[in-house]
Amino acid sequence: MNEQQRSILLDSSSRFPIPSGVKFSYGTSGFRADASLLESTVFRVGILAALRSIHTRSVIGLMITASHNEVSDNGVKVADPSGGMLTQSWEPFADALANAPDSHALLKLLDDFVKEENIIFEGVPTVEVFLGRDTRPSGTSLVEAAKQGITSIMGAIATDMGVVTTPQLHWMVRSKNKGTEASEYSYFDQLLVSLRCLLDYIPQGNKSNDVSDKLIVDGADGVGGEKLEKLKTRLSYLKIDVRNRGDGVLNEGVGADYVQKEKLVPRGFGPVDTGIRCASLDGDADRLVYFSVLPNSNKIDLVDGDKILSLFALFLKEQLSILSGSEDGKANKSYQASLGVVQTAYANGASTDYLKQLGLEVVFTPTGVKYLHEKAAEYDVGIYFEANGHGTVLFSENILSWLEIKSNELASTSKDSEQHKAALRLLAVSKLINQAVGDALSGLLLVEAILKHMDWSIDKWSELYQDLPSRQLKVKVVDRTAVITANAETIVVRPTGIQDAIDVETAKYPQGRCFIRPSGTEDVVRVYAEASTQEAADSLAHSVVKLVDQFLGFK
Ligand code: NG1
Ligand code: ZN
Repeated sequence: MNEQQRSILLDSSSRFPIPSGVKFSYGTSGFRADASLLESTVFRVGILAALRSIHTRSVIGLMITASHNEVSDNGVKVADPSGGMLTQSWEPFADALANAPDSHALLKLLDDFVKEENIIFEGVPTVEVFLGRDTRPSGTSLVEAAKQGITSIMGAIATDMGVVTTPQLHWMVRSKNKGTEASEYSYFDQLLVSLRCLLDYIPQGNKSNDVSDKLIVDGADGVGGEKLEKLKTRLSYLKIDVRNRGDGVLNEGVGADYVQKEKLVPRGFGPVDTGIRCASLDGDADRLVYFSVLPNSNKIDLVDGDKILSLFALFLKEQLSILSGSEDGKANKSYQASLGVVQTAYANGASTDYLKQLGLEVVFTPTGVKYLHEKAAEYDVGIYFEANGHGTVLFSENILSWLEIKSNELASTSKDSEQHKAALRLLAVSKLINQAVGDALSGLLLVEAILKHMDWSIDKWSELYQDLPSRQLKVKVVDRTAVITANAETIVVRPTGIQDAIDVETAKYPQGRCFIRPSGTEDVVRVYAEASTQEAADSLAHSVVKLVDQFLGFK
């Protein structure tokens, strides 16, 4: 870095001192904290994003959101050129940057990093960072801090996309770097065109089906509801009633996280909605769950991320097998696509059994979409979902080009064949479903298209398998980093002895399964328990909370 650049950085960073007594850590979804603590962090992440843009010669994204956390929190995360999460190799730098005590320490860190990573400032045509934020009031000033950080790197441009969903921003970054249009309009366009294609190829017999076109969506009082309202005006076939569009408090008694964890109706829903298909988005619209209201109660039948995954897997497996069979019923050997499913330890055991019964390859990764995404990218068609509703489907470049060739070939030889339709459907799914990151809006449209295709009500879908009762609890402990896990977080290796104690407890319950792990987004240890009855799952979870206290000490 030249002297002018160094003095700009010294000067600008002195305007953003770090709060005392706080240690920031770039967790599974970037930095998150009480919004009042985040200005310096966001400013510094702005610098990081500009450097990443220089290093990759691409547009980078910076999103300000704390997703499903309470409204007083906020957060910041970086999207890489592909639209995925920031490469893990830069995370330690992000941590060091956020915690540098003063401007001089910050400058030293930047100098060292630029040398170490061999970041060349000269000859970069454009240095650009796309900025987005959710509806949190604190987002406005944090965006300003991000802009100051970005423009502290000479020549860097901060392009403000305004209030967007997290997946919209990731999608825009990906599109821009692919040389295609990166506006909200083009995002909606892509969703609507591919949805139309899926609807056009619905099997003839299903055209007059009974699947209701009525859907009620809980927008979590966040950005998702607002965007769905816009999208809906261009959507002819579904009648969507969007509730919790932003008049109430964000994520308070509403949203996908609440619905999935509490298994209760969100605010604004009640017994009158019984029998209608309902969905819930989280605060930044990257999570989606479905539910139906149980008669005369505030309880719900939850259709979570695992069931969304199962629905997608079933549909995609069917389309791939139509395509790989030839007209005469013999297998077509021209391309054998690999189809893989990725879950975490939070996946309901019944879902894993179901997917395996379908003959699918199921693999596990630690919690955090960056791990799931990376694993899913190893397949031609990789489907990943967290039980909480975050997930998507990834298509490899290989299968996409094969599908293009195949569909063109079939268009001239057997236009109306099932194989041709299957190829077109798969191509449409690859455009409808967000290839950058889990996306509640695109996921919702794909669910709707598949239900229509299968001619399934939400009840029929929910009955694919019966969830094992489960309970999730969180515990505040003195030091959550003392918990070290292994085997995709299913085993605790430290503190020593706690795993044996958990095993002894778990063995007491039929179909018992239990694990603990430190949260990457909150200062808590999470406990998950599953068993054959709700009482048993609750009791197992509570006994393990006691073990956590014995071994780690409550805060
Ligand atoms: P943590 O706080 O690490 O459990 C939560 C979710 C993750 C993921 C991240 C990112 C649960 C149990 N954990 O992480 O799955 O979505 O937030 O938002 O839902
Ligand atoms: Zn979210």
